[in-house]
Amino acid sequence: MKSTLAFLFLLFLTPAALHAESGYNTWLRYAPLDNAASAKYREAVPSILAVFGTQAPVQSARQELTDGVRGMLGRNLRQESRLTGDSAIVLGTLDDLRKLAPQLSLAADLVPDAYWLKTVQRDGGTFTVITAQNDRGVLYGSFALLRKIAIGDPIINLDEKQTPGAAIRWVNHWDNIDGTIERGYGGPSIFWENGRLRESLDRVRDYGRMLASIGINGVSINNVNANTRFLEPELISQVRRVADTLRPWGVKVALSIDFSSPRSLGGLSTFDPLDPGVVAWWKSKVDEIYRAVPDLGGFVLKADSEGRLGPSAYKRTHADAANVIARALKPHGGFIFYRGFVYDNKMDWRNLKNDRARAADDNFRALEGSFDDNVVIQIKHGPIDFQVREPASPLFGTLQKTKSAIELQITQEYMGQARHLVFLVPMWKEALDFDMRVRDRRTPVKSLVSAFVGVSNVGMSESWFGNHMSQANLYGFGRLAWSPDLTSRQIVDEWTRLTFGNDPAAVETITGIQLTSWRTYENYTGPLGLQTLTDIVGNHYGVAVEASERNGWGQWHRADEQGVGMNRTAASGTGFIGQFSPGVARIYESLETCPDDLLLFMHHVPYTHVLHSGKSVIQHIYDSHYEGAETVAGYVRQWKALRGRVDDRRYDEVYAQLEYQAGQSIVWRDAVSNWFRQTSGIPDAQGRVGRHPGRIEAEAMSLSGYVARAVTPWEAASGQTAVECETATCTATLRYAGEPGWRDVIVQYFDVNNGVSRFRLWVGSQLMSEWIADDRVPTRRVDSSSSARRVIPGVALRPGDEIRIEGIPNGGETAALDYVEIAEAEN
Ligand code: GCV
Repeated sequence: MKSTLAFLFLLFLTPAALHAESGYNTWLRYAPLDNAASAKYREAVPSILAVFGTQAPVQSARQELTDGVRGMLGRNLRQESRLTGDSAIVLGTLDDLRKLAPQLSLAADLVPDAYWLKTVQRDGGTFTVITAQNDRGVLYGSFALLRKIAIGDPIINLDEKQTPGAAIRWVNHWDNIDGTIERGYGGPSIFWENGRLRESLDRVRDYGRMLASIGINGVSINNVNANTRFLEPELISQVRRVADTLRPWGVKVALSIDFSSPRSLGGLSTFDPLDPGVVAWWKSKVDEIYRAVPDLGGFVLKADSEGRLGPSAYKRTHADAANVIARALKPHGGFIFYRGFVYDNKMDWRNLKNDRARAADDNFRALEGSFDDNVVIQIKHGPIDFQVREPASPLFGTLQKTKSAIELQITQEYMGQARHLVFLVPMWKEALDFDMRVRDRRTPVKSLVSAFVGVSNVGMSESWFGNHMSQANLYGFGRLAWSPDLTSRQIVDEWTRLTFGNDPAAVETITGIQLTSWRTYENYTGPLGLQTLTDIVGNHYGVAVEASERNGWGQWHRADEQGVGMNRTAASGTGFIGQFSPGVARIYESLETCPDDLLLFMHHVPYTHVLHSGKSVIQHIYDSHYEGAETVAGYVRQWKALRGRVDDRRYDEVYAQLEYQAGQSIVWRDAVSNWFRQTSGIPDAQGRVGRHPGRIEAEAMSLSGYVARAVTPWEAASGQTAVECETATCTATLRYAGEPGWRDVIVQYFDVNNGVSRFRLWVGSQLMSEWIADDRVPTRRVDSSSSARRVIPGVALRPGDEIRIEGIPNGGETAALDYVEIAEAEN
C-alpha cells in the first residue's frame, strides 16, 4: 500500500507535459506546476477573485483566471463582487474600480487595450489588481498574470503597465465558403463548411480565446480572394453569429470584400468608385452589415491583383477605390485595409527592366496623402511574396501621411507548409527592425506602421496548424504585434515554457531548434536572397529551381550559365533599389556594402563572385545546402534526447515531423546543388555534389515490373529518374557489396496524394520493414514534393545479401522509388 501511494505521489509529481497531449490547448494548457513552483505561487495567489463589471470580456477574464489557477495550482478561487478586506485578485476597468473600489486609489493614464498589473497593500490586505482602460485590456492583463505564473515570473509587488505596439492587431484568414483554406495547412476552415457557417462554433470560441491571450483584437474570416456571397443578407446573419462568439474575447470580426460587388452582387451596371450609384450602394451595404454587426472591424480588399477586379477597370486610382468604401465605413468606426499587394502577374520576363519587387511602391507612391484616415494600406513585409528572405518593402518608408499595416504570413506558404519547422519571428523582426532611414534619421519599420496583420489560416486539425511547432508562429505574431521590441528568444522561451513546460532540457532544446530554424530552412531552400527555390507556379512546396523563370509571375532569380541574381540596382538594373531612401539605397546599390544575405536579390553576379564571407557564390550555395540538411539531421538527434521529457504523443508527432523534414532537406540539398552544378559547370570544392557513397539508384537495381521514368523537373529525383510500378506488384532488388556490419537502410520513395501504395523491404528471406504511402502531400506527381523516405535502422548486412523492395501500387500512385542508401547505423 505504502509503495502504491509513493507511486501515485510520484505520478502526481511528474510534469503534466508527460500526459499525452493533442496540442489543442496550445500555450493555454494551464498544466499543473511542479511542487516548488506551485508552493511559491500558492503563497502569492490570494484565495479571492473580486470581479467588478459584467462586460463579457471581464467575465471571460474571470473564467480564465479561475481555470488557470485551478489548473496550475490546484486551487479554486473564491468569487466575490466586492472587496471584503481579505487579500484578493481584483479585476475591472479603471473606471469601474475607481467607482466600486475607491479604497484602492487607482490612477493611471492608459490607452485602449493597455493594462496595468498593480499590487496594492491596504488595511492589511494585498490586492493584485488587473485593470485597464477598457474591458479588453482587463482580459489581456489576466492572461498576462497567468503567463507569469506558468513561466515562473514573480507576481508579488507588481507595478507593470503594458501598452500595445499598435492599436490594430488583426489576423486575416484565407478561408473559403466551401471550407477549404487557400494556403491553409491545418485542416479545413474552423468557420465555413459546404457554403455556410459551421453549426458548432466551439472552435471559433476557443480560437477567440487563443487570439485574446496574445492580444489580437480583430480577425477577417474569409479569403482576400473574396466571394461576393459574403455580402449577401444570408451570410451577413452568419457573420453576426461569429461576431457574437468572438466578442467575449474582445476580438472584432472583419470581412474581405470583392471590389466588383456593386455590379456582381448589387446588379448595377458598373463598380466605378466615382459613380454616384456605386457610392450609394457601398453606403447602404455597409449600413446593412453594421445593423447586424455593430462592432464590425471593417473590410480587407485585394484589388487589381492576381486577377481580382479593381479601380483600374475604370482608370481610377487605388485612393478612389479605398476612399469610397472608407467613407461608407467611417460613421461606424470601421477601417478598410487596402492591400498593397498589387502587381502584374503577366509581366514580360524577357525585359530585364521589369520587376515585380517594384510594384507596390510604383502603385502607391503617387497616391501618398490622398487616402482617408480610416484607410490602412496593408503591405506584405517584403516586396515579393513571403519568400524565405526578402528586404523590407520600400513602401513602408514611402508612406508617411497614409496609415500602413505590416502583413506577416503566419501560415507557412513558402516556408515548408507546416511540414518543415520554421520559426518566423526572427525573420519578422528583421523586417520590423529594418531602418528605413527616412529623412536620414533612424526609422525602423515598426515605428512606421500603425497596424499589424498576420495571415493565420489555422484549421480543424487537432493542433490547429497540423504541426505543434508551428503554433509558435501565431504566438510570436501576437506577442510581436503587442511588443515589437521583444526579442525572438524572449518570445520563444515564453512559448516553449507555456506549451511544453519548464523542464530546462526541453526548453533549451526546443528554443535552440526554433531560433535556428529560419536560417536552416533558408540554407537548404534559397540562400543569398535567391528566394525560396520552389515550384512557384504550382504548390509552392517542393523544390523546382527554374519554376520561377520564363513566366510572368516575376519571382525571377535569372540564374544562367554565367551567373545568378536579379540586377535591381538604380544604376543599371530595374531601379528597385532606388525606391528606398538614399541612406538605404546606398547600402544595397554597392556590391561592397550589400549584405551577403540579399546579394542575389539585389545584384546579378558571376558564380565566382567572392562574398564578404570570403567564399564564392557557388561554393556558398553548395555549402549552405549541406549545412542546412546536416542541421536538420541534428534537430532529429536533439529531439530524440527529449523522450520522456515531453508527453509521448507530442514527442512522437514532432519526431515524425522532424524525420520527414530531415529527408526533405536532403531532397532540397541534392536538387539545388545538382542544378547549380550542372548550370554553372563549377564543381563543389568539397567534392560532395553529385557523389553519394552508399546510394544505389532504383533504376540501377534489378527491376521486375518497375519501369524507369524521367522525372520533371529533372533535379527532383536522384539521377533524374524514378522507377514506377506498372503491374499489380513490382520488385527492385540489389545485392549488398559493402563491408559487413550494422547499417541503416534508407529507401527514398514517392508518396503522392491520390493513392496508398504498399512497400515491403526484405533482406534475403527476412521481412525487415513494411509501410504504406498514405501521406497527403500537395501533389499527384512524382517529384520533389512527393519525395519521402523510410529509414530502416540497425540492419546487420553481409556482403552478397539481397535487398529486395516490393511495391504495390494503389489508385493513382505507382509505388515509385528513387534510390536506396546504405549508411553506417546511426545508433
Ligand atoms: C490569397 C500569394 C499566394 C496566394 C494569395 C496571395 C495574396 O500569391 O500564393 O494564395 O492569395 O499571395 O496574398 O493575395
